Amino acid sequence: MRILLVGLPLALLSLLGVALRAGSENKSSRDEAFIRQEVMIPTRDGVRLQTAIFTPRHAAGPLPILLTRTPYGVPENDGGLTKPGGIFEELVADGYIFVWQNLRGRFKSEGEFVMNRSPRNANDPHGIDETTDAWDTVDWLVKNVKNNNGRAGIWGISYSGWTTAMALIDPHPAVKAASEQASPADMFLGDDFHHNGAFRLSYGFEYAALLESSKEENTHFQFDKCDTYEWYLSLGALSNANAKYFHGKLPTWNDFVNHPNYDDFWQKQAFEPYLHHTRVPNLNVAGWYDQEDFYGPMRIYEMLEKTDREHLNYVVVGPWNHGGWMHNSGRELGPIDFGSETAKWFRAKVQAPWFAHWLHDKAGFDEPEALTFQTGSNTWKRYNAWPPTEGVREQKLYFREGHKLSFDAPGGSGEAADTYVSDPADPVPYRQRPVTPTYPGPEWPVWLLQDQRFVDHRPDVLGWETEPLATSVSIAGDVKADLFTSTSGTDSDWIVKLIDVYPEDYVQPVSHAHLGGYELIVSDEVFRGRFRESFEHPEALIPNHPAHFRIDLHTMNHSFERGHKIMVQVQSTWFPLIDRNPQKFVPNIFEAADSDYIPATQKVYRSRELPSGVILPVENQQ
Ligand code: PG9
Repeated sequence: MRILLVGLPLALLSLLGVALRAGSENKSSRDEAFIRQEVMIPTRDGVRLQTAIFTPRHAAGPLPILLTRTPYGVPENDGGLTKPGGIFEELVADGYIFVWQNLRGRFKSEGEFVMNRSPRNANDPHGIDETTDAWDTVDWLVKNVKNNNGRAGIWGISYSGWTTAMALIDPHPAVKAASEQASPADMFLGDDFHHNGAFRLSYGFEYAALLESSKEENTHFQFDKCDTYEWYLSLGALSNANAKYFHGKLPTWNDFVNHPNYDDFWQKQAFEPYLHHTRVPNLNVAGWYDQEDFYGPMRIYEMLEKTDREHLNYVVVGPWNHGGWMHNSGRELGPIDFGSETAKWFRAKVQAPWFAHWLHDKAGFDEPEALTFQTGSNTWKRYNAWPPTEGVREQKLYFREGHKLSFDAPGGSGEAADTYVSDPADPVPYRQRPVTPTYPGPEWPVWLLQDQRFVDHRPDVLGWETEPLATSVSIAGDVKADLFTSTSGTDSDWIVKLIDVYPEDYVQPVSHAHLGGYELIVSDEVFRGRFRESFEHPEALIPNHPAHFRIDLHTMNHSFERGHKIMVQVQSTWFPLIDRNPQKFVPNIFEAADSDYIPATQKVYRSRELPSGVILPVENQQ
């Protein structure tokens, strides 16, 4: 296996917000503000988990514990806690005992690592999972860590967000606050590994290698080409991944191959069967430009909201990429300037007051049910419900002749359509080539903000756009695509991007960057045609027969400003983000032969009977 062992990828390093160093000095931090202790915490089946505890040296009284459970390694040094102006500044000022723990089978933690280990069988009295490991850890911490006040908070981003949500299934009584941040909720329907059943090739491949090539390290797969677009294309059929590189040794890759449909494996791993109620106050945090897990936190919020009679479940969404609220200032992302330091503001005005309220009983908590940053107008908005239930109406924007997009429905006959040939031998890149590896970045974390002009000339990318808007159109809530399409093949992917097109003379107000004509993605998604009727039982499409697809383009809060245009692009490949659909129905795409990949003629209908378009939650004008 051509794999190089290196340290943590930069993106994940910054997600953790910690400075990890080689070796394991067990000593206090540089400026002696914290005492670092490393312990092996025993769990109920005897497996011990490597845990780093940072206790403030000069605390006035007992303090609450803030626990993060991670697969990526615990901080060896001061964890970034003492960095002046750093991301923990407000929390450190309020006073906490910070704890990081490695999951089973990662680094020095004993036991076996299982990717997103499914919850244990409820009838097995000896069963373990991330819920029991969190419970046992909190129990040990409140009983053994000196100077704690008997209250614990649990929080984390992404994988650590997932372990946070797992802890909420059966929280230890000492857990009094949580913040689930960018956790996956369902790896088949919407998060890191698949979206609507379409396999996230580059992420799935590189992440399986990252976590499962070695117990002690995070491993970057060593590509022998700078452009991974070219590398994945030359890999050919997915069966070559095991044949040439993984040799059946990565459990997660084998799971992808063995579970191509939404079977018991994925259903048992998703939160849907387990996470229906929280008795612990939980702040869900998500970023509009999260390149990994946006579906997850919104779905978790939605699941918990159904039974949230005590008002303990909240949501915050900002203009951030994956974990971006715990990076720098949050003023800019890619070339886009949001006009204020959104991440810094969140850390100081939302996150720190959240934990201070529940764990320190501190005054000054003023959190609405849903706090969202409206991109475009660059303003924070407060809502009583998410998606909003008042002041919003659904409006459909229709695809029309001449690549126009209009709120007026088409009048033409059933045959009216735009067409293209989708060729798996020449897939549409999802970001500008060369497509550098996912980790360590820095391109991957900002790809969603790329100017889509880089593909709009391709004959296999269709686009429709409005005239420049006479007044702004702001959307708040769930965006959907309503596609009527046909393919000459028997399987097909449909990718839809809702785009904000900037005026030609646009100059950003503060940064003065010239973004004339910029095409910024607002919402996007892929749907794998074989799953039209059922994610469990895929079926071939009927060639050249119009089929209806209702695609969830996720929830959004954005203002298309006056003078901007609204655009929609449709395409059938998005490579190597999504593996190529062979376009010929095969039982398992992971076992398709190279000869199964065939070009197909695609039609997107735009007639009175087959009115394709996007459905927007348009806010009433104030
Ligand atoms: N997106 C990453 C992940 C979370 C959970 C499972 C697999 C991957 C992460 O950033 O941690």
